[in-house]
Amino acid sequence: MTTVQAAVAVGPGLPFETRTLELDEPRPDEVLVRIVGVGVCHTDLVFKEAGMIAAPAVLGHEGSGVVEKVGSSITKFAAGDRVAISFRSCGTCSNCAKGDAAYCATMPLLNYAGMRPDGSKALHDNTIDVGSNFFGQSSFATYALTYARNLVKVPEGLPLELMGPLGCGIQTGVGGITRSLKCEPGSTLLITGGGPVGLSAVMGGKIAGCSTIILVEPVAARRALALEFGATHVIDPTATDDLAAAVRAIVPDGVGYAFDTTGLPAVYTGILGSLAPKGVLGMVGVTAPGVAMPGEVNTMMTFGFTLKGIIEGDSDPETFLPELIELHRKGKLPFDRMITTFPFSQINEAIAAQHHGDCIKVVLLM
Ligand code: FXY
Ligand code: ZN
Repeated sequence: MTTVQAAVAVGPGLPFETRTLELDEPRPDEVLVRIVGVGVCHTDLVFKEAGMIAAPAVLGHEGSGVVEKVGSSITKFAAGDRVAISFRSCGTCSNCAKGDAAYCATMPLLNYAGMRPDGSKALHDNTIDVGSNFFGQSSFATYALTYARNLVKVPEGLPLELMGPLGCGIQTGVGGITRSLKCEPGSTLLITGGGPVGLSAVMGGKIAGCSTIILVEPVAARRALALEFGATHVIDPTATDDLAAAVRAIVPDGVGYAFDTTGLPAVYTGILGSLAPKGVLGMVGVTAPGVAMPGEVNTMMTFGFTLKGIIEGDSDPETFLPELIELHRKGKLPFDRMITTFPFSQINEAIAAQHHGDCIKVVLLM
């Protein structure tokens, strides 16, 4: 067992509680990582607040750190390796075989269940088992058990503690545009929500060569950063009660692509009014269970719209994270400009700051 300090989700509406827990020794297919930094993603908070994982549980799925110990069947990683941790996939189902790891047949079981597939939990608080294995990591903790398929080596010369968000938020935003929607050069793109995923999508739109990139976001500082990242236009949704009219004032025929990070039905309504015929809407904003899309079936047919749910930007972390790291090194993906760091012990204060729009992407440092 490894003794860890963890931020434990104890129930909806309650702050994370810092507790000392015991973490299992790595099984043959597991890799023990000493976490040095972990991003806070909106999905962590939705799972906690909507009770989508049984409490008590340790969330966190944008960890990075140093391999401490490997299980007996691990050959690709060794103690001392610097790693970013992404989502887990099986590697053997038909989608994984095609490189579609984000749509792994066992994605929910491996990432969202809060336990290993055999039902065991790897974290323990005296006699109580604590939910673990969130996204194959549960990295709101000083150590995490991970798997070879969700680890990517981080080259020397990069700040390891800031690399965790590549494994979820950044790849979701960039990949959502370049891999999921596959926006062509010269295409028009509407992005709703200027959090870390939306701002990464702005950078993705620039990388893809979109000619018009419109970001809709209420926080002025985020709109300003979007313009620096490559947005051609920004809209303050609090200044208009008709999003579609505001978009069509910029692109009268409507946009070819939309990318929603909010998951808000009212925003979807505005997006559907903003799309050009044959427009495609990509959806990444996680909601509480049961939230439904608005939209009339006949409208979808009349305009030939495509609605596309997107997980992790259709990423295969093993190949896509190195591409993102290369883009970052070339200055084309300055995602570090979105990051504000906090000590791990201040997780609740950091989340409050992110919620109030005082910072964009929180990374907790161990
Ligand atoms: O934070 C990242 N995105 C996740 C992959 C979305 C999880 C969606 C869960 C739906 C039940
Ligand atoms: Zn995430």
